[in-house]
Amino acid sequence: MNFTRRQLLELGSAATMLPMTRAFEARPLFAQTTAAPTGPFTLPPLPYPADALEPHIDAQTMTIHHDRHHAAYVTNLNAALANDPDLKSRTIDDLIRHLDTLPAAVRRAVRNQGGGHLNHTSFWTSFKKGGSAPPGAEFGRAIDQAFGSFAKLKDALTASAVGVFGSGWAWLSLDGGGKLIVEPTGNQDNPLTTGHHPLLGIDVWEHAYYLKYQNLRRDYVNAIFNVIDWDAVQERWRTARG
Ligand code: MN3
Repeated sequence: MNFTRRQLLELGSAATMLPMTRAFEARPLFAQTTAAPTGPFTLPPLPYPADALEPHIDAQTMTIHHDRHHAAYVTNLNAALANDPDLKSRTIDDLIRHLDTLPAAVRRAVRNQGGGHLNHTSFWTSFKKGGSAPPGAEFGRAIDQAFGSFAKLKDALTASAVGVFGSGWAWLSLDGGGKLIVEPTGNQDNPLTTGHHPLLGIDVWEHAYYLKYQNLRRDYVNAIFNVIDWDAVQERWRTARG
């Protein structure tokens, strides 16, 4: 669910006479999403302050996105697997990779809530304050080989992200043959489920950008390139290739 800035203002001023940001922080909008997860899956802390990606990603969006949306995926995943010790003992990567082998009763919850947990865990660690230089060395050459140039990779990722109808993600992945590709997924689906290896995901759910960019998804995607940590992406590429 998304709120316009005006709706947030109204909520804030209706709640108290405090300035909006203080009232907003003090009053959870969604009580069920702020309950402490009971495990085994836990919400990782943001690896930087909520305002670290300003002005490209605003602090309020980061706070709501992490503290409420990601937290809800964790809480709901834990609830879905509460009575299944075998599944609870597996890693989230393993569950998502083998989604089609899971019991039908929990498959959808793992796909949606578990996918949300996995996707966001990797999302936060794909960025850093000020971003990084474009990838160089071996990874840079692999990108040039696959896409023609780094600029063309950015174009492909942007087109994929803008082209997602409704909620989803655009990914830089390795396909089953180890080839660098750009691909979209719907909702919280992750490339692991189709035998691919995700290296970088761009979240294009409206909750990722609507407060600052409203309907201008392309502006959000253009802005997010300013804060991508290509060193982290390169590290995933190296790890995936063994
Ligand atoms: Mn999200």
